[in-house]
Amino acid sequence: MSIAVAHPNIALVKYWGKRDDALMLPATGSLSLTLDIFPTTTRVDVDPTAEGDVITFDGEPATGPVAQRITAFLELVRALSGSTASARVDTRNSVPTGAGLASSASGFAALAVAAADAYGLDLDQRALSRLARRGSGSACRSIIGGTAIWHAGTDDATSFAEPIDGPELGMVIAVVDDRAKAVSSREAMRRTRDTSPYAEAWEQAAGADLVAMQEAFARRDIPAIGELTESNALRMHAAIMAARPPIRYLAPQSIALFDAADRMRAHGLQAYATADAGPNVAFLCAADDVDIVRDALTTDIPAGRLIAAHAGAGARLVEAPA
Ligand code: 2P0
Repeated sequence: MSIAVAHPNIALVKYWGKRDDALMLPATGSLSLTLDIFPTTTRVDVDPTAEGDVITFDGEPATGPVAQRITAFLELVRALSGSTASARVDTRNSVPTGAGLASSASGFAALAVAAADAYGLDLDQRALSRLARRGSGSACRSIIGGTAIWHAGTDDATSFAEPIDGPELGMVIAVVDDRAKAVSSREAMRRTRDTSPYAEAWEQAAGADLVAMQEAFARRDIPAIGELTESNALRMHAAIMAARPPIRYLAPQSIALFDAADRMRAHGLQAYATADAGPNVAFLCAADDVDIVRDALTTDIPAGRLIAAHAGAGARLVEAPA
């Protein structure tokens, strides 16, 4: 029995586009903060008597594409370990699945750690990050606690996340809508690459943003980190919106929340907005400012829809389910 816990991460420089769909190599590197909220807990038991993997997802038997994606991932682990035995997998998310709150990142990070242990693999953090990447690109960053940089790399061995030093950061998540998104990140990335006239410009801009972000991290310059974060998110959404058929992840309230970030800064509070493949908005700030930012946002969105978060731990084995 192997049980692992992992947390979602939110990118400050986004991953949006693949150079290799099979190996899950990203077009550009990215940089993120792993949070201390919404853990995924995954238990893996190798069961040589089972005919095929038996997968339970949030207490329900998993079928269809969800089960296929987990079995495909287990095939990678079996290939690495030389085992052909099936597994029982029980995974529980405390975050609404598919709502742009990074459940696939925590999900595949927890699965990578639990499955590697269950199949007897002894992998270091880099190897676990590479493995998690194969399940979902952003999962390679949830292997790492706190701030992580995912090096795009040029092949399987060179595409992994590792810790990056910087200031103590926090986030406030504003939940605009917790229903599953209409278009998955994977499909939307493909459509952006194949049809958006801005896809190439996005890749160039993201590469430059990553360089500038590393410099801002080295200076521990929170205003520079925040400005890059907000601008990088909007550039990603601009490229996504320009796809055909178009994809709009941001809702009117999401845009209003970007205005709220402007307003907080006009009042001297260093808070910066970002949004992933969904309408929810995350506000980046200094770790010490999280409570002030959350309180300032209650004029924009009910307090019950605001979640304060700090830097969280990387994916790890635990003795028993949380
Ligand atoms: C990110 N997102 O950097 C970006 C920003 C969403 C918006 O990584 O196809 O679920 O499994 O590699 O990792 C979401 O994409 O996609 C994502 P796959 P993933 O966090």
